[in-house]
Amino acid sequence: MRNLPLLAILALALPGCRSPAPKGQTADDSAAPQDSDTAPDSAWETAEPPLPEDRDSDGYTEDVDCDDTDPRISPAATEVWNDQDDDCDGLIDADGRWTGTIAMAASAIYEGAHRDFSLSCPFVGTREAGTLHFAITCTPDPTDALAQLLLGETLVVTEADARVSGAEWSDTVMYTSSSGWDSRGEGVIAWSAVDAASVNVSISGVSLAASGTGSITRTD
Ligand SMILES: [Ca+2]
Ligand SMILES: [Ca+2]
Ligand SMILES: [Ca+2]
Repeated sequence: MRNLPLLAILALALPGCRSPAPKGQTADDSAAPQDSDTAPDSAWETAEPPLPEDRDSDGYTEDVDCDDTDPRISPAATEVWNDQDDDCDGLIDADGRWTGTIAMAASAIYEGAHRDFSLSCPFVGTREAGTLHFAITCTPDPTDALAQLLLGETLVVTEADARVSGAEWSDTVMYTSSSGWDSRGEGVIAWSAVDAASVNVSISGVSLAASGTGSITRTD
């Protein structure tokens, strides 16, 4: 019974701890729609948010249609070469990740004899927003000591200039061998479509010449 006065004080004091009601609201009302207060919900409290519209009537509403004014553009559209992101994946035209295989042929003069090597080299690259990065990575036969000596454990071809525009990239490429040498060559990547291209690279030197050709496709 000695605690009763304190409980009574708390019971009287708690309602007094509430914050003042915001201007324009009663003390038992809140801004949350369909709130749990005892007051009847007003119209703005029960209103549903507006549903997204499909203004170009292509079957995709504006929340997923990256151009809801053009029925040719939607997540179901096919990407075509037009400087626009037709399929709403955030990538324009041939932008994306590219893979393929390049058949490389190399020839060298070693101890007065002509030597030939053929290599199958995977291509991995990306094209996005005006830049092109790629690596053609060749791994010469590990059981061929001369190939390992002349070409290295790995021979990698990369772009020297990443700028790309339009349906053809033609520029200098870098050949880098793990055996310690590097060289500059020429490279051409020509797109026949937004998802298909051909690749040609070459170097021509006194002691070593190499060229590669292959096709690549867009994987995303
Ligand atoms: Ca639409
Ligand atoms: Ca796209
Ligand atoms: Ca396009």
